[in-house]
Amino acid sequence: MAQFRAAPAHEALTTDQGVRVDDTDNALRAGTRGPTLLEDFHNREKITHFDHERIPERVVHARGAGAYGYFEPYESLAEYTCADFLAESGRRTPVFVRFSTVQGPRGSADTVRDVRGFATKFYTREGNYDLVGNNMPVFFIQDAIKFPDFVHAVKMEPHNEMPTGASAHDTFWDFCSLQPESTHMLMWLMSDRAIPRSFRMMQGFGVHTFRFVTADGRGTFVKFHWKPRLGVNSLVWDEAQIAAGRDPDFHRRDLWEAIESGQYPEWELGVQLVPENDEFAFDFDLLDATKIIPEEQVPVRPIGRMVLDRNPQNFFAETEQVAFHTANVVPGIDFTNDPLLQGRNFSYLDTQLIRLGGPNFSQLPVNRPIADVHHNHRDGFGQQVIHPGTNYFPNSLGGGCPAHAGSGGGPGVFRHYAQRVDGEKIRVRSDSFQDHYSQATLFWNSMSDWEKRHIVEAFRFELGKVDSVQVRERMVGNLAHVNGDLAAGVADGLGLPAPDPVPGLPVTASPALSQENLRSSAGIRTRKVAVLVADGTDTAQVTAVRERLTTAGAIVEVLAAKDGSVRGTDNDTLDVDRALPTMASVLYDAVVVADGKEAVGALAADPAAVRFVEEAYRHGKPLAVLGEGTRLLSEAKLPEAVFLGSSAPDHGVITSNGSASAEDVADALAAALEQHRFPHRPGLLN
Ligand code: HDD
Repeated sequence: MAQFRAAPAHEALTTDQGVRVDDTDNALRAGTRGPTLLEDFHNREKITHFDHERIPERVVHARGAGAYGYFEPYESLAEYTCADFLAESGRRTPVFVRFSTVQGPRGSADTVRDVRGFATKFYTREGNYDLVGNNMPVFFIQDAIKFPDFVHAVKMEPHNEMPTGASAHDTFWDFCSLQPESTHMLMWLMSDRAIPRSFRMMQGFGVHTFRFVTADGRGTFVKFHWKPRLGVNSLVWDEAQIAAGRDPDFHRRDLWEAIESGQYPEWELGVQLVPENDEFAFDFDLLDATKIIPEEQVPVRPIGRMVLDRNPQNFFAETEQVAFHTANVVPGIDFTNDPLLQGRNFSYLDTQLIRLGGPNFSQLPVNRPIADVHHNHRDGFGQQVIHPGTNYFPNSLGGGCPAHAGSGGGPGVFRHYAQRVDGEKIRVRSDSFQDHYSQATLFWNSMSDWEKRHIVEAFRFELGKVDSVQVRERMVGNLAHVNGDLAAGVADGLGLPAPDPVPGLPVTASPALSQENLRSSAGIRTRKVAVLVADGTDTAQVTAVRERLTTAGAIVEVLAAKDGSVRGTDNDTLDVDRALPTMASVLYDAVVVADGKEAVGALAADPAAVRFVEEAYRHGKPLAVLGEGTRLLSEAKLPEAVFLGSSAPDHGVITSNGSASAEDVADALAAALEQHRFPHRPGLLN
């Protein structure tokens, strides 16, 4: 898919000064073989500009991908907030969203085990509002003063800058094992939420408790949730690791291609609302960012939807230069005293000053509000505005402008929520922040058996990469506070004795946390299916399967040993979309093996095709095998009981079994795709 937007036609190359340039391939020199001349201002300017192209990458969340779109509320929320962009059903507000990984530098792989950033800039009529969240609803620490420690620990180790894009190393686990408040977040990080199938299939969370404020100053606590229409789906760990090599751009490519093809990703925004009087109604503190409000206690109320429908034109100008800030709020939205949020409200502006080279970054196109901007801020690096008139307040010479918006009252003016505050000046964490394990247990209790298995495997993997035995032991000791089976399972993988479970407070479960309960409401739209073919393929069947799946919204690609076309059973031909060696099953959601004696023989003799099918099987993906295609499964030495003799729908391996039509097989595959994975299949890689 060529998606390059060409430079404007008929425009001649110029210098920065607009002078037309005759040649940019040869520097000015004294004679054809002589020295290059300093006088060549075009050469000097070109190289100088190039030398200054890089800016510092973000200290965290360096790798990301962004897109534009819009948000529209379902109904007015005026009862709770005077935010203009939430005031009327259908009122569209433009947005820019940036998804990111946290640990790795800009060039790291997309599919690493990590938290994903989910940052949204709403360009509202009353100024920019940034909801700078993650795909997990809690955080590692409770107080922002610990953020530099946490980030130093999780980032690459200082002496050798390893590992890139991974938390599986000593310093991270050393820190977490000594900081039990991280335990709940670790459960999320070790779960499949940390290896999403797609940015389009992640939930997003504002994490903190914020505050809605009405025009008359009434407050309501609020937590924000984004829910993807395509369901919350993940990779499996082995697959994520292979994908990191096969396509390090897996997630950004997925987002880009979906938008280019008109399959616009969509999320529903929901809120949990808590009346101010209920501030102390919970057995945790609303100000503690290591806690969720279980949805069973306070339901999530859907309030609107967001659609991303436009890719950026220039990655640097837009995705790299976008500057989010938790303190970018609009009238009707305010903070709470969450100590993590309070620190963030300092950090984001501070970081943009160095990253974007001075105080004028809000003038960059991607950061510019659509609301009018008037103030007395002046000068600084990169100033784009030619400010006329006076630059101080109060003034009479400038007609008193810009004047205080609040003096006459009226809507659209930010007024801080009037909260009564009193207390001693102390460096003490509140007692209400001290329970670090109950919600980690809640998370564990809420998982299905396969989700629990993946969590145990993830802890084993991560701690297995930790050299320090005492760190491993300490971490397993912490897990004993969460759940005995979890701790024993992890200890077993590490060759450690199972610790005695440490009894905690009684904890139930929150079914809303399991991915089992977060399925797609959009069928199999945009799911990618590979069809393996070779010379001698039954092309009629392939065409039938493709039509059926494409009609249901899937993307079907035909793969053969090489590009070009293959010969069909009726001496017809079938075009090949991709050469097998350039792809891998990890880049698809499902695999179809076409029928045809000669073709299946060729595929079964091709190690790349055999591996393709084997990996898809062992990663739990739906497989549809037409006619004799089962030979390929035998060649891959997969458990035969799953595909021989019956269609075994429970395991998502669909065979035509001699009689089923290609259409029936396609329909069964579509149904299997809706389930995403088959975690109970024998012989899986986790
Ligand atoms: Fe942060 C970036 C999300 C705690 C300091 N953070 C950043 C981004 C996201 C988050 C999504 C990337 C924004 C983008 O795409 O440009 N951060 C979170 C969440 C947190 C959190 C959900 C906890 C609830 N962050 C946090 C703390 C601090 C920071 C406690 C500092 C005290 N975060 C930063 C930062 C970054 C950042 C250093 C790096 C680049 C940037 O801000 O613009 O200032």
